[in-house]
Amino acid sequence: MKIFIDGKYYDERAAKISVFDHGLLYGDGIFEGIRAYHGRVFKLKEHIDRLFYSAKAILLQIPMSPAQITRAVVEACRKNKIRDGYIRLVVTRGMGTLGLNPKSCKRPSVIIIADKIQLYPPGVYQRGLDIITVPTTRNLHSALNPAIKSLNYLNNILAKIEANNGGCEEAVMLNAEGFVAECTGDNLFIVKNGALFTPPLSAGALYGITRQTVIELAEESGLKVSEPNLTRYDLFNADECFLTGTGAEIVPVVKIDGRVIGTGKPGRVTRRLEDVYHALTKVSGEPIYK
Ligand code: PXG
Repeated sequence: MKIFIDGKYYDERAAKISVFDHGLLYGDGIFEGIRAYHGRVFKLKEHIDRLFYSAKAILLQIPMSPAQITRAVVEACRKNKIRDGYIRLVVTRGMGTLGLNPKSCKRPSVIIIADKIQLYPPGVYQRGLDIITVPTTRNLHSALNPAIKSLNYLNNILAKIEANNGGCEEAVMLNAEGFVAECTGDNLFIVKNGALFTPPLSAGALYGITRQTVIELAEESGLKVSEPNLTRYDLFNADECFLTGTGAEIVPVVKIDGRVIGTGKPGRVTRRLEDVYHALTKVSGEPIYK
């Protein structure tokens, strides 16, 4: 595997970042997780736009233009002969001193890792997930806005550990007001009476690119989609529930906090959306091999 760091490619074992990088010392940096399907990078523009929005929010000057990053991501895929894979794009604050002041960091680092994707086991998609609400609430947007895809994922990691301790793969995270925000690495949707609902971004969700794609596909297929505040009660009484994310795609949820959702099997609307989503991944994206 060849890994891109600041314009050069390194073998896996030689790809190293300084222990003085504030990405490591303070989680000071941002990232994107991107998929490639059938020799195309899916939703690349959307991911690069979001990377630059995250950078803006944390006052990080990315030392490459969006066009240069686009080319570098495609090139990293080509160098690694990726047709179907997962790309991790990371920008750290860069090397500095031990103090947390980012003024000591002279140049942010750009890292691109193009690798194979690790998916949930197929059984999860067949049967659906059993998830729980956890005590760790989503970060306040006034403290660290969940829209920023920062390298500091402790909020989500703590929730993930709590889900694992409860015997589950994924956690529902509520915000400080008790409304549903999202899961640790996925957005959440419910289906009720034939319409689709997902928490508003202001509830503390990431502006998920899969979330946006699913909203567009649902609307195109005639489903009504809205973004009201949702409570756990709304989830328990949904007809269907599913999660969306670049890695997970669309994952059915069949149980939440011990309550069976709908029939207890992945629902019809969820299945239809999975089909149209997969169909889109087959035909769209930035070509890797021209
Ligand atoms: N919410 C959060 C908090 C995320 O980190 C999503 C939603 C889904 O967004 P996209 O744009 O991918 O539809 C994410 C992104 C993992 C992992 O290993 C998952 C993400 C990021 C990093 C790692 O599960 N998901």
